[in-house]
Amino acid sequence: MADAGLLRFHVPEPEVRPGGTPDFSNVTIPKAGSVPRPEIDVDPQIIRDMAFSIIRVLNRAGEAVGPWAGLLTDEELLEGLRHMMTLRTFDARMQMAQRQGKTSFYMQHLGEEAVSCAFRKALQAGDMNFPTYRQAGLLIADGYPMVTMMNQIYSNEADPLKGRQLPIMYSSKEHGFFSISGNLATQYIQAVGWAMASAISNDTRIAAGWIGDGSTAESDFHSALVFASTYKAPVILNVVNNQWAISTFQGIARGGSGTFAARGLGFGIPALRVDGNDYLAVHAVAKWAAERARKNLGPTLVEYVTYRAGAHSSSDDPSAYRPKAESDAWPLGDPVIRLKNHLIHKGAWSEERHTQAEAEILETVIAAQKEAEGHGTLHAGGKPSTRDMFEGLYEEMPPHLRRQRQQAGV
Ligand SMILES: Cc1ncc(C[n+]2csc(CCOP(=O)(O)OP(=O)(O)O)c2C)c(N)n1
Ligand SMILES: [Mg+2]
Repeated sequence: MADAGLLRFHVPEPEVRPGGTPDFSNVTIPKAGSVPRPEIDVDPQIIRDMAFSIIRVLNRAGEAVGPWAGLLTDEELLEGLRHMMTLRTFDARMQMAQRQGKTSFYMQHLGEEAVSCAFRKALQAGDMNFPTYRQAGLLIADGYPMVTMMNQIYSNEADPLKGRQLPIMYSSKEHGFFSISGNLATQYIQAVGWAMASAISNDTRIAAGWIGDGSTAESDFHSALVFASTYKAPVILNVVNNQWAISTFQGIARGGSGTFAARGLGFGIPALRVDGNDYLAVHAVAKWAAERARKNLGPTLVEYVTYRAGAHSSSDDPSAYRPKAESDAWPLGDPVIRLKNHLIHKGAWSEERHTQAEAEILETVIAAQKEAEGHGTLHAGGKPSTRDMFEGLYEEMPPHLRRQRQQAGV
């Protein structure tokens, strides 16, 4: 070999680039229903294989099959479908509002709606999520008012956060939604710390940390796993693998570990992979992990295998780094269509009712939007007062801030 003895630097490359034909043949998809459901107190060593498989409930025919099926009633599934459809419609309207200059920034969930919507239903009131910007379904599925979310996005006079957070970075203690921070992976150490505190104070509430595939490269992710593992913290460690971290494909952060779930194995943390586009599977796995946490069995790491079908954010253009039709080729399909087909298969839903629901949901979202816009948008109408900028941080305001507030005349 010409380069014998010379070192070569390795940089993982995505399978396909823009202009190429999308190819997911490297993603092995086990049959729905084929992965066993172990007892929650299983020895993590025995289920190491689960970090390399994918738990799935919905098959191609729209049937719910296997040991992870059967936890939700038709009413609950219909509610779940409505939540996902609401989130999708909400996203489309807010993305459009950003293009109309009514807000500076927006981030969509397209293709990933099942993850946060189904997960929320596995938690109890009082549990705390430490979410990233791509889990607004946690709020929607918990009945948080859409108009309040929009007020935050518009940074208007009714914004509960008074314009002090980037649009979409919500916060609601009552809904178990810790203030979103743009500093990714901090959510993991905070979730583990919160869970440890809950255990230390003999409380009953559990925590859920959230991270994307790309952000697992941050050292906070690894530090959090050490503490969660050592202290058996009552926490669910969620990794949303949507294949992309802006323009960086998941192979970069995954490195040689095979899967993101496998990162848990070195820490002795049970690690499951689940079809993130399957509402039933996400809910069943989240429930399993929540039960473990609540019974003092410690943390569970869950990798949701999904695909970010939209742009990273309103500032991103994915056609620059991946084939345009890549999301159509994604082998796990669309979460809304899959749950819809399941409910139709069961006779609990129909195409007509679905079309009608789409129209109703759009009407509800538009009504919320009108109400929010009545309180102002980025450049028009009511705004939080300038004085608010100085409030809410210090019990006693430091002299330099008091001076600035006086200079501002507020
Ligand atoms: C600590 C940190 N580093 C870098 C960034 C910039 N950044 C914002 S989003 C993003 C990609 C994150 O990708 P991933 O974790 O896969 O989440 P996804 O956006 O796909 O949901 C990056 C690098 C950040 N916000 N925080
Ligand atoms: Mg990602």
